[in-house]
Amino acid sequence: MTEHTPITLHGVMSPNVVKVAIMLEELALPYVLKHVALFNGEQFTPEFRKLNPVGKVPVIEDPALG
Ligand SMILES: N[C@@H](CCC(=O)N[C@@H](CS)C(=O)NCC(=O)O)C(=O)O
Repeated sequence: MTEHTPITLHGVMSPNVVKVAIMLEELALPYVLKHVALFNGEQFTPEFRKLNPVGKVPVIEDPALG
């Protein structure tokens, strides 16, 4: 089996993010959770807006997709 870099799930412990984590668990896809400090406005930083211009979580980064 080929080893893949895990998916990164950017988010917090909110229902919108947890439902994506449940999907990843159900699909048995390896992932790491990266906390986004919403109350500090991290979702509006230029770095985060490169991931999601809307400035919201959840965001999935899948290295397999480039
Ligand atoms: N329908 C959207 C909703 C995303 C959403 O509202 N995310 C909230 C957290 S659950 C968020 O990022 N809030 C930060 C903000 O709006 O600044 C989705 O599920 O993708």
